[in-house]
Amino acid sequence: MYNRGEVTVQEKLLETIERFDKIIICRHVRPDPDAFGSQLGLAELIRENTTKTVYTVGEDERSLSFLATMDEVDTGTFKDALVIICDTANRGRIDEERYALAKETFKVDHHPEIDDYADASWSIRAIVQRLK
Ligand SMILES: [Mn+2]
Repeated sequence: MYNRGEVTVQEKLLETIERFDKIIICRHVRPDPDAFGSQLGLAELIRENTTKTVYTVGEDERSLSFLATMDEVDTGTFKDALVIICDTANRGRIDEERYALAKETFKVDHHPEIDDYADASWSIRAIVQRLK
C-alpha cells in the first residue's frame, strides 16, 4: 500500500484526536448529504469509541433535519478545541467562521487540494491519485 514506514495521515488524525477533550466538527455551507454524512459519521465514531465531547456545527439544513440538528457552541469552547472540517475544499465555504479560533484544525476532504487552510490535512483525493 502507500504506507512505507512513515506515519500515515490516518494515524496522525487519531493521534490529534487523542490529544483533545473537545472536538468540533464542521462542514461546508449549504450542506449536501456527503457533507452531513461525513460530519455526523465522524462525530458518532468518536463518541462511540471515546469519552470526548464532540459537537457538530453549522446552519441547520431543513431537508436533512431528519438526520440531525446542529449543536450550539460558545466561542470559548473553540479556543481549546480541535476543529475537524469535513468535505470542504476552501476556507470560504466552511460553515463556521470561528473554526479559525481553534487550538488546532484538521481538514478531511475528497475534493482537489485548492486551499491548504488547516494545520493538517487528510486528502482522500490525494490518496486515490496515489493508488492509481
Ligand atoms: Mn458535499
